[in-house]
Amino acid sequence: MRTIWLKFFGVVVLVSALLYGCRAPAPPPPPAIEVPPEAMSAKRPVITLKVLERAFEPKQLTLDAKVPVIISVINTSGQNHNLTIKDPEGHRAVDVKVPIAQTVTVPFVPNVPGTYIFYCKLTLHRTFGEEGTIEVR
Ligand SMILES: [Cu+2]
Repeated sequence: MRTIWLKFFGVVVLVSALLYGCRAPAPPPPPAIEVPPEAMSAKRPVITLKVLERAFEPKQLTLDAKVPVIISVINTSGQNHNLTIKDPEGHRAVDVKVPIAQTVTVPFVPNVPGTYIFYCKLTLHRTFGEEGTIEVR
């Protein structure tokens, strides 16, 4: 009886390993979103930022200083998140909750040129990869 269970367990482990190993490889990360100046003239452009299980996508954005945008934060993961943006001097420019399966729209004006950082401030989320940068020119 014990050997039957051992064989059964072995088959389960083997099938699991095969299924896991046959998954399609992860696609390459998308390029950083560039917002062309002409798109800025009419109205606020919408920048889409996805929150995945352990990452933001894209991880890098480029914006123009003093040009207002709307950041549309889409939570596609199975847990709550947050979007915090700090300007080059470390001042908090954005701090919003991004609940499970919801999209939050955030008005944002990068007032000074430089490198902004963005991340999820929930415990350990940033450590696991939920962070990125915004280059403001
Ligand atoms: Cu998070």
